[in-house]
Amino acid sequence: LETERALREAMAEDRLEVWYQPEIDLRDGSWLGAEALLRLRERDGTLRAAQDFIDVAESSGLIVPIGRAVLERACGTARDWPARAGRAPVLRVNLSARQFEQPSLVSDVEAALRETGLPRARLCLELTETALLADAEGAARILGRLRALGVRIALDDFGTGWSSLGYLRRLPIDTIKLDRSFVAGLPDDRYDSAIVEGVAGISRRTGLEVVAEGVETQAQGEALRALGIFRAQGFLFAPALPNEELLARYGAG
Ligand code: G
Ligand code: G
Ligand code: MN
Ligand code: NA
Repeated sequence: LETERALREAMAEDRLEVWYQPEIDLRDGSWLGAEALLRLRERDGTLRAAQDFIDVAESSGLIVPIGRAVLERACGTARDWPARAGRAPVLRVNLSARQFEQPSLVSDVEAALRETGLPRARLCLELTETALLADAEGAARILGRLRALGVRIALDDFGTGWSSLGYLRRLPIDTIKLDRSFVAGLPDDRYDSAIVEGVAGISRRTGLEVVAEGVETQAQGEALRALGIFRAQGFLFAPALPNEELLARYGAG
């Protein structure tokens, strides 16, 4: 696990990287976009996943400047992703609670879009319930301002909190990221299947977009597709990749 000092050094030495996990259409395997995921390069070349340092980044507050840099870098990268069959790929960027609390958030997002030229509708900001939990009315107001910019909002880790369904009604959300813990038990676990079926029903009846996370097997993908969930990411397709590798795999026809 990284310390605050190690994180500061990585920032100063430009050893933070943004990798991209592709989002795939389960119906035809086509590429729909990607989630930006932070990585830290050790001095010896070892790559660390976000889970090894995101807690320190949050508790130290460093996630605020780091998150700003991730947003700007990812928007600049995604601007050059090729459209496929007339559809421009979506870029999904995680925002932590600490970032969400910043008074400058909306202007930071606006600046990243303006400076990179990424079309606004191609950016989706992912927030967790906990980021929205503290003050639902305040959260709804900020989400409204972000949406007024033209960007989209996803509720991340959906289903892992305890008041998710209530939030759906009160918050301006476009997309649910279905947590991988529910995908894991497909197709055999009755509870996971019932939950995912419920989410698919909500999606069908409300128009909310659903992205299934953590799809690792063909059988999970088929179960999701049978329930009408088409957007997926997970190791079945690819882990997070450097942009060049993402484009090598998905960027050509
Ligand atoms: O990539 P990995 O599985 O290590 O990610 C672990 C956690 O870190 C996930 O919950 C993910 O949402 C979070 N995370 C990854 N990249 C970012 C980022 O750029 N900003 C924020 N706030 N969280 C991130
Ligand atoms: O919380 P969030 O959804 O942002 O976190 C994404 C995390 O999930 C990343 O750290 C990524 O490495 C991890 N991840 C992506 N695909 C899979 C998968 O298929 N299985 C598992 N176990 N983890 C995954
Ligand atoms: Mn996420
Ligand atoms: Na998630």
